[in-house]
Amino acid sequence: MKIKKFTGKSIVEALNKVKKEFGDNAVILNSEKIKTDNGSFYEITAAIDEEEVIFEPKSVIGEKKEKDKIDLKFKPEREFGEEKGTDLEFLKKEILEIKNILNQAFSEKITEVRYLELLEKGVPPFIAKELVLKKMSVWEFVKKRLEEKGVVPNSRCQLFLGEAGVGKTTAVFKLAAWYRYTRNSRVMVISLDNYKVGGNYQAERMAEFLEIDFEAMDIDTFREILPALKAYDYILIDTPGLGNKFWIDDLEVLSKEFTNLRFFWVVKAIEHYISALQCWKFLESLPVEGIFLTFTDRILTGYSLLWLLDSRFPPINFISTGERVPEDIERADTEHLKRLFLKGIKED
Ligand SMILES: Nc1nc2c(ncn2[C@@H]2O[C@H](COP(=O)(O)OP(=O)(O)OP(=O)(O)O)[C@@H](O)[C@H]2O)c(=O)[nH]1
Ligand SMILES: [Mg+2]
Repeated sequence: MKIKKFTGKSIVEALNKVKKEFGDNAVILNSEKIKTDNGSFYEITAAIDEEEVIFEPKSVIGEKKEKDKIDLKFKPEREFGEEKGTDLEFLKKEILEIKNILNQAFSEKITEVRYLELLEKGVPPFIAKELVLKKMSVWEFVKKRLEEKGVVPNSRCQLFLGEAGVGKTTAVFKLAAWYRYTRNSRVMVISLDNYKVGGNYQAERMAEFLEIDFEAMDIDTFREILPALKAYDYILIDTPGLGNKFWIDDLEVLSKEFTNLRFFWVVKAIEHYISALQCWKFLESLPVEGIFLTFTDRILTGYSLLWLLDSRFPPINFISTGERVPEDIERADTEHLKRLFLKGIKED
């Protein structure tokens, strides 16, 4: 694999350089606008398999290869005026053909530029590709995907997972208060986070303040006690950050033992999709029912969130809109989600 950076005053100029050197099979890894004291330029990082580098430059934007140039030439099948009377039809046919060739040439250019523009805005390649190939606007994409995702049921036993510091404990208490005060339900919060330095002091204070039952325990005690918690309408389980101390294998065993246990993935909205995807690799074997999206108050535009609408992921069911407990929480209905995903994106 050969990786190289290409620069240009415009994206098209940089992309032309990629194509000239690497050909059509180049993979675009990144593209960004670089600002310097002497002005700005575009930089594209591209990769190619070593053996594919030997090539004849082809279909560089705005420049056709020799074969294409010949194809593009106006080649009447017969001499004009040869058969009088059909000249008009003949001309019409030829003009139509030229129009098609031109359309093809231009659509290729527009398509590639749009793809790079989407990447620049923070849209991951797998979503940008779909938008370009299906010729879909971001608005259409968001509306369609939200309809397809549907809603998450309010399961009785919910276990919250995610990386360290994404807002799991805050989310669990906000949700506990939401069930307690908007649905008048009996709620218990259980913490499986026995590893925290300083213990569960903060969680205990929060539980006291919100008047919610709370217990911290290890996973074996949890196994024993869960079947006995019949008095509660909802049991919400907080966990430590995914990592060395908390193994997915334990959770898989747990999910098989308690088939009514549902998992929720706590995702920080400002997190880069690549680290979120790494986390998802660990979680996908579990019955993950929904996503609790935190830090939505820090989002500048919806572009960087579009990866969440990929069909691999479960629907979002709650949104955290700030630090305040319990008030900064919203049920993720379609209208809320539309506003979030389309934030700062003009209808096109
Ligand atoms: N701005 C903002 N801050 C949040 C939000 N949710 C949580 N926080 C803050 O993020 C910090 C971490 O929150 P926690 O709930 O402790 O995160 P955690 O995932 O339980 O962390 P660990 O248990 O250490 O893995 C706290 O300071 C919260 O107040 C949110 O939606 N917006
Ligand atoms: Mg926590």
